[in-house]
Order: sequence, then C-alpha cells, then structure tokens
Amino acid sequence: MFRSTADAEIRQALATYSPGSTRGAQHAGYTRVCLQLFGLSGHGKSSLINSCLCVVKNDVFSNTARSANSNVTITMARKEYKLANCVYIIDNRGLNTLAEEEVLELSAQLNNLRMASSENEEATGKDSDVEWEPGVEKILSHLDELINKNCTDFLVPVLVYNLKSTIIQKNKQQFEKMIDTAYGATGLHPIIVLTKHEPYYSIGKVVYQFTDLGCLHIIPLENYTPQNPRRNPETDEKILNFLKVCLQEADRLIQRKHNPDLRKVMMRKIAARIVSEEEKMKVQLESLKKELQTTKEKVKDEMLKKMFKFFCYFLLTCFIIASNYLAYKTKQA
Ligand SMILES: Nc1nc2c(ncn2[C@@H]2O[C@H](COP(=O)(O)OP(=O)(O)O)[C@@H](O)[C@H]2O)c(=O)[nH]1
Ligand SMILES: [Mg+2]
Repeated sequence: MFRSTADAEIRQALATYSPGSTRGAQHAGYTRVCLQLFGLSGHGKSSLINSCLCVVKNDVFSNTARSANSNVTITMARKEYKLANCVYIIDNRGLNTLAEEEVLELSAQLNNLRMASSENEEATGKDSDVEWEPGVEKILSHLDELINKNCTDFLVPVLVYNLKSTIIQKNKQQFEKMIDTAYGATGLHPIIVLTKHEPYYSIGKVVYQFTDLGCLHIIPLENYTPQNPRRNPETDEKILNFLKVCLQEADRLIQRKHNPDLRKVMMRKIAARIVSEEEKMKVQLESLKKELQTTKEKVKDEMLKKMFKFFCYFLLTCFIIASNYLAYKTKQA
C-alpha cells in the first residue's frame, strides 16, 4: 500500500474530523458531513464510492457499492457508506432522462427528504429502498421525522460526470437546473468529479462548461473499478484531495453560521415546494385520467351507435331477402 506523508495526513485528518473542526466551528450543531453523489446513470457514482472506501481504508479494492459493468444502472435506492466517524458518502439513484420530475426527485434526495439505507442494513437484508416515483403521501408522513433526524447532517453535493460524455453540451439548461437545485438544497455549488479521465485526454471544454455554471472545484480522475482495481499513488492522491476539498467546503459554510436550525428552515421550505409541485402533478394526472375516461366513453358510444346501425341494416336486408323469397315462392305456387 502507498503511505506518502501527505496521504497519511489527510487520512488522519479524516479520522479525527468533526463538522466545522477545521475552522474552529465544531460546536455549530452538525454531527455528520454527508457527500451527496448525484449524476447520470453509468457516469461512475458507485465506482467513486468504491474508490473512496479503499483509499480511505488504505485497503485493496472491493466492489462494495456494486458498480455496474455496463452503462445500465443498478443503483435503485439511496445508500450511505461510512468513510470516517463523521463523514459519510451517499449513492443517490442515477438520473436517466433529466426530465422535470427527475430534477424534483433529485431535490428531495439531495435534501435528505428520502430515507437512506446504510451499508450494514443492506448486509443484514434490512433494506429501506426509496421509490423513484414522487410520492406526496410518503413525503408528508415522513417529513417531520426526516427533517428532525437529518437536519444535523451537513450536505456536500458532488456531481459525477463522465468526461467522455457530451450530454452537458446538448442539455446545458437541465444541468444548470440540477446545479441550482443542488445549490438551493445545500448552499454549495456541487463539487464536480470528472470520471474516466485518461492521461492526455483534453478536459478543457468540459471544465469550461462547469465553470460557466458556477462550479469552482472540478476534479478529473480515473476510478478504481473491477477491471482496473490496482491502486496507484496518483489516483490515491486525487481521491484524498477530493475528500479534503469536500470537508473544506463544508467547514467554510459551517463557519459562516450555517447551522442545523437554518438547515431545518431550508428543508421545510424545499419540502413545501416539493409537496406543492407533486400536488400539481397529481391534479394534472387526475385531469388527464378524466380526459382519458371521457374519450373512452365517447369511443364506446360511437361503437354502440355503429353496431346498432349495422344491426338495423342487417335486419332490413334479411327482411328484403325474405320477402323477395316469399314473393318468388308464391309466384311459383
Ligand atoms: N475506465 C473507467 N471506467 C469507469 C470509471 N468509473 C466508472 N467506470 C465504469 O463505468 C460503468 C458504470 O459505473 P458505475 O459506477 O456503476 O456508475 P453509476 O451508475 O453512476 O453508479 C462501470 O462499468 C464502471 O466500471 C472510470 O473512472 N474509468
Ligand atoms: Mg451506481
């Protein structure tokens, strides 16, 4: 294993870290810092978690967060993994379409308004999977419990983006919305991790796109994966620096009097917005259902009318044939 002094120092800092401690603000009331990973499916969120886990523990690579070996996502729920006593990393479900409902759900997930199951829960089979569909009842019933339970978590948003993708160029507006959502939820612009970074690969264009959207911390790296599990000093250093930046960003905001009470207010505001948006969606869905029902009934009416007409014509034709036949028979007789 690699044990450079700088790396060892960061590992030590992580182990002894408590929210606010690097800026003398450890009494602000936060108990944990949670790195909230988000981004498109297949861009490397689970792999980043695996990389962080093995580098922090200074251990061999293991596919703990179960990264998929294709671009198809297998992360169905939010799962949290412990990196240090007060530092957790959360795998949120990957986005697929970047549609409005997904950004709304992202807002709920980034705000800790969805339950997360832990690594241990998964191991013991106790899973609290989160449904992807926006569920107003779910939010309402869990709202107070979740806000009270989770408001002492300081959230750091981390957007994971595959360097080889061009999706940000084609969907700039949606990315702007996602980044605004993350900022609104946490008070921080997301830290950008650019995955699948090979040596000499030009990153200027992508970096420019994210900087233009207000993101200042952009970290290109090559994750450890089942295909590439061998640890190396460069990647270790990048991963540790990424974690250091996350904690620095958290403490910067905590020092600026960002405390759990403020967080509670933010969570309530966002929850209220989510609930009202979901109510709106529900109403829209109801009216669509009604429209569908009336169209169905109309079609049914039309069909019945047509069948009745057809039946009348049929009877008339039978009557004409029968009377002609009778006339013919009487003539013959
Ligand atoms: N070459 C390379 N492959 C990666 C990297 N990060 C992830 N992958 C691969 O990309 C695929 C999807 O990764 P995964 O972590 O499951 O993405 P998620 O859906 O965002 O969690 C897997 O086959 C990974 O092995 C990386 O930095 N470099
Ligand atoms: Mg995943």
